[in-house]
Amino acid sequence: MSGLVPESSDDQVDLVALRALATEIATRAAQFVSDERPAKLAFTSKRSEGDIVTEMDQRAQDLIISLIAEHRPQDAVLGEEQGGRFGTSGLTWVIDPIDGTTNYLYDQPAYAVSVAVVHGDPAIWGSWEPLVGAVAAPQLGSVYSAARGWGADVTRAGLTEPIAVSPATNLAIALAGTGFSHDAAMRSRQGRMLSHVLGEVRDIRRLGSAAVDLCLVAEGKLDCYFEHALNSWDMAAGWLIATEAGARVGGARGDGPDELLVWACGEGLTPQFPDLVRSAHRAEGII
Ligand code: LIP
Repeated sequence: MSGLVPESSDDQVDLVALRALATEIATRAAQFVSDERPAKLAFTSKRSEGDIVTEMDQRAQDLIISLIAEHRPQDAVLGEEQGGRFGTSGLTWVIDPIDGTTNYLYDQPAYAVSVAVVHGDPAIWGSWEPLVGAVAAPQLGSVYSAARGWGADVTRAGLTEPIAVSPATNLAIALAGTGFSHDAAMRSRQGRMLSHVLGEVRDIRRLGSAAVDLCLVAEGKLDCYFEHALNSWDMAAGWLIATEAGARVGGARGDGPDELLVWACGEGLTPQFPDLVRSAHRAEGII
């Protein structure tokens, strides 16, 4: 299979090389956030009191942007924190320097650097798709990566292995992941939506990083996952990694994730799981 896809009208991009670069950048940034974590971590709030940014989120994003500029100066960058760049190639790096910042603040292990390269406009849901993605979770010892059409894998202790979604078919014994908003009023609504789901599955896990959750679906350590209103940088890489591992990933409306909902599961849990989470959102008047 060719690793080349059209980049702009005349150029081509090598997906295999781009995946290797995204993986290298995510791995270096993950090492940096883990090794350089100060004992006294400075942080401030963003849109709400619970929505925090630490000094290391910004420093890691700056590092990622400088690495991208060194290797792919023609590409745009959209990141969770301050900074970002326009580009000329039609490709955008969508990055979350620390997904799971609350875990990072509390020194809990479920956080990750998430790096994806996408085609289209990542500010408009439905108009973009990830071409390559890498999620590096330093305290979990895992680096996940994928390229469109090339499968997904995980590297642990120097060993790289392909990953595949769980073969689960029975929703009643499926382990589901989810996450909650930083906004307190929305969290109450999510609690009500969760009550629709909780009685229909084996149990729920709330780990605190959408990027990690999607990778756990990709390797069958969660059977399914859903979350309301993610940002593109939380899920761009995880979306591709899960898809390339055989998952179905969708949203409130159709097959693609959207601004209202992201769900992911193996084929065997469709349409039961997406129907369930969509109906929970419908009951709360969200869709
Ligand atoms: C976080 C997500 C998590 C979600 C949080 C938050 P951040 O990203 O990955 O799953 O539940 O509300 O959005 O803010 O730590 O990068």
